[in-house]
Parts: sequence; structure tokens; C-alpha cells
Amino acid sequence: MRPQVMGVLNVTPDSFSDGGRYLDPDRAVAHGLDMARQGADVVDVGGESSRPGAVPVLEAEELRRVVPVVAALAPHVRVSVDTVKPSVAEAAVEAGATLVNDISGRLWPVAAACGVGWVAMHMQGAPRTMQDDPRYHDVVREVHGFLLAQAGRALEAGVGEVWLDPGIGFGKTVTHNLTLLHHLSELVAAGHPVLVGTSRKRFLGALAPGPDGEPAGAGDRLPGSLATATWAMLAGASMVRVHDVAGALQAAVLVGDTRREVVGARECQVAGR
Ligand code: HH2
Repeated sequence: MRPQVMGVLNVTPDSFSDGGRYLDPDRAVAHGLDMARQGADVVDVGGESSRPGAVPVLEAEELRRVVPVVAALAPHVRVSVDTVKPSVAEAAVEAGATLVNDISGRLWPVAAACGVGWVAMHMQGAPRTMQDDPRYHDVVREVHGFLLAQAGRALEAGVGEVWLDPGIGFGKTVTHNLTLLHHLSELVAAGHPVLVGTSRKRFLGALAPGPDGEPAGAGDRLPGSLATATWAMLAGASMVRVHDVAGALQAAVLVGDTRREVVGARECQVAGR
């Protein structure tokens, strides 16, 4: 099986890379359907930005942004809801979402009560201040330890589908992000499916500046996004969360084929090659 691709749909005015583009519900639904056509296995609908410095959104506003978009997409593609608010998660599930993507890593009781899957992500602190001075004694031990403890609680509560996500960029320096990617296979080895989101994140720009020596802006981070998504999939991640679905899907197919060692078989089917 190839790794899955989760397409990002931010119904927000202020997300770090696509803020304002899909705040209009019709545009959001059109983009979600487009990602589904491109092959996204899941469309992740969020109504609150979690970029560094982001200010929380009121519950009523988040519900207004998310619920109609989830309802319109759910008949066509698997939908996850990216929220930390139990009420928003519940309303999105009511509207058709079957996965709660939880950057707080604390909503397993909601997933258990609603009978849906749950993504537990690790974050140090809260978006408003998380990048001020993130510190760990041992980032791998602390992040993996938190995720496995939360997974245990979720399983005990009866959640049947538990994903773990190290939370790249959430209260982490560039070095913390790279260390977590380096040790990703250890998280995979714990036995839960792993989701990784590096798409367009700031550390990619900092690591690979443009020709002018300046950090690459969010719109110029596709190569780094694909490289890190591919790294994660090769390390065993079962899903990558991306803004650019078509490229990630191509990478996922290649990783899947390489894992199954069918490259040779496929070459035979391509005439003249
Ligand atoms: N990253 C973002 C949001 N949600 N969920 C998971 N599970 N993993 C991630 O790495 C992750 C996430 C941040 O990206 P984006 O949604 O594009 O930006 P914003 O939070 O500004 O809306």
C-alpha cells in the first residue's frame, strides 16, 4: 500500500501559506474537490490557523467556517477536521468528517464518543508563543513519549484508529525538526500509523535559502516540502499532510512501488522503456 496524502484546506484569513485564499466557502469546496480529483485520500478542513503567533478564533466563527465546507466535501472524499475545540470536532463529525486532526493531542474523548479516527499531534505550548524559545532535554524521547502515552489513553477509551504526528514546527527549532525527522522510523516502529506535515513550513526556507541568500518564502518551498515528505514516507510514515497534492501523490506512489519492489514489473508495462 502506498502512503496516503492528506490535502490541506484552510478556511481561514490568516494561515501562513494560503491565508484568505479559501475563506469563501464556495472557493474552499472547489479547492477541496480539486484536491480530491488530484488524488488526495483525505481533505483536512481547518478554520483556525495554528501558525506561530496566531490568535485563537471564537468557536462560533470556527463553526461557521468549517461545517458547511465539511458537509459539501464529505460525500466525495474522506474529510478530517483540523481543530482543538471539542464542539467543532463534534459538529464536523455530524457534518460527515471521519477523522479528528488534533494538534493539541488531547481530544481522544471526542473521537471515542463520536466513533471516528483521531490524529494526535505533539505541540509544545500554544501557537501564539510556541516559537519564542522552544526547549527540550531530549526532543525525541519527549515527543515520542507524549504521543505514545496519548495513544494508550485513546485505545483504552475505545478509539479504533489512532494516528501519531510529531508536530513539525510546533514549538520546535530547525534542529528539533530535523532530529524528529531523523528519528521518525523509531516512532513508526511503535506500531501506530504516523502522519507528518512539513509542507511549506518555515524551517525549509531557513535551511535552503534562495539564490539571493534569503530564506525561501512559503511559495518557494515546494522542493523542500516534497523532499521531506518523501523522507518521511521512506521512514515509514503512512500519511503526509500537504498543500500541493499532485506532487506528493507522485512521490507517495513511487515510495509505495519501491516498498513493494515492483519497479521492475512496472517498467515492463511501459513500452519501449
Ligand atoms: N500543521 C499545520 C496545521 N495542522 N496538523 C497535523 N496533524 N500536522 C501538522 O504538521 C499540521 C497540522 C500547519 O499548517 P497549515 O494548516 O498550512 O497552516 P495554518 O496553521 O497557518 O493554517
